[in-house]
This record gives sequence, C-alpha cells and structure tokens, in this order.
Amino acid sequence: MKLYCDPISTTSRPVLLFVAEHGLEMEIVHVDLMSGAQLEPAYLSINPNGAVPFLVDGDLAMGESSAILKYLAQKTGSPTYPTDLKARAKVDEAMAWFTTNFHEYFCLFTCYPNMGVPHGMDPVLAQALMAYGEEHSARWLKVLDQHMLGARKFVCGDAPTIADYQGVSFALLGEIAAFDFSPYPNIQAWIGRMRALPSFERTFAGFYGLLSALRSQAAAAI
Ligand SMILES: N[C@@H](CCC(=O)N[C@@H](CS)C(=O)NCC(=O)O)C(=O)O
Repeated sequence: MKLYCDPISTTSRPVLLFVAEHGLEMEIVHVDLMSGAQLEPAYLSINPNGAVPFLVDGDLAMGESSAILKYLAQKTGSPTYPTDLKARAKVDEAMAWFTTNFHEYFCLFTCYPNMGVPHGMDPVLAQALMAYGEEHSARWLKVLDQHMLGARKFVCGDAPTIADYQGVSFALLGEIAAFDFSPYPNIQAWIGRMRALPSFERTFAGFYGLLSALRSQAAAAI
C-alpha cells in the first residue's frame, strides 16, 4: 500500500498514527504542502482534489481521511473500528461529528486563521473569524468534554477508536491558537491519553515542528 501524505497536515496525521500504531507495511510518499506539491500535475493526476491524505492499495485509490481510516481498520481487523453494529455506529457518529460541527467551528474559524496571518491573511479578518469561532465552538467543546467524554477514557468507551485518532488531531490544532483547554478537563485528560500512545509523539513531530516555527515567526514579528 502507498500513502500520500504530509505530517504537517491535520488530516494526514490520524492515518499516519493508525499506520504506526498497527505496524502496517506502507510506502509513505511525502507530498510537501509547504512547497505546493499537492497542486503539481504529477500529484493531481493521482488525486485531482490536490489534497492529502490519499491511499493506493492495488486497484483502489481513495482520499478522505475518515474513509481511509475505516478502510484500513476493516482491512486489518483493528479493534479501533468495532464490528458490533451499534458500537461501530457510535464511532461513525463521532467521526461525522468531528469532521462537521467540531472541524468547522473549532478548526476552520478558531485555529486556522492563526496560521493564515503569517502567510498574508488580513489580521482584522483573522481576528473576526477567530472571535466568531471561539464564541461558537464553546458549544461543541462542552459536548465533547461533558457528553462524548465525561467519565469515559476515549470518545466511544475505554479503548481508543479511529474517532479518537481523528478527533485528537483536530483538537490539537488548539495549540496553534494557544487555545486554553483548562475549562475542559476531560478534553485535556483525553489529549494526554492519546499522547501516551506509543507512536504518538513520533507521528506528531512534524506538527510540533510547525508549531515552533509559527511561534518563532510570531515572536520575530513583535
Ligand atoms: N476532507 C479531506 C480534507 C483533506 C485536506 O483538505 N487536506 C489538506 C491538508 S490538512 C490539504 O491537502 N490541503 C492542500 C490544499 O488544499 O491545497 C480529508 O479528511 O482527507
């Protein structure tokens, strides 16, 4: 199998984490988003969306991180995507929730504009988007903290599922916005549990590298 991805990409990391945690044999092809490799004709001929991650397994070629995670989990019989109908439905529900409600308000509005400013985004527009995001994502953060997690260790029970792989990658974008998670202790504890997975720090090293580069840029701009 071949995975086109970039470790700095929020949607690549959950798949890379899955690959690492399960010790899958996978050819990793780095599509360098920083240099715009995703928009080069060579890559567009593989994935016309010009986005990562993208998986090729024989005659199967597919994008969409959620679908890739489900495919890999089913292919490998991983317990991170339970076979019980109702347990699986809850994982599907959580993944749909993370990629819509949570991603839209928390990632797109609250976090991403922070990355846009050093790359030329209008700071006034960025500030307005972030203020809107913070106001509206509070609703979803409360649901995640109190209802999806609550006393649970992971969003669908006491063991991590692919919904956690995906969700934690989105939640960690909060670090880019220096987001204060202290009002959400269950989210903080969950992030800590995910970070304790054996392959986590290695998989997220690219993200933390990007984070420190952004912080240095911001410090230099003061
Ligand atoms: N819904 C897709 C989103 C994929 C996506 O937008 N990936 C971003 C990186 S996180 C990307 O490749 N962006 C490149 C671009 O838009 O030019 C998924 O979950 O895989």
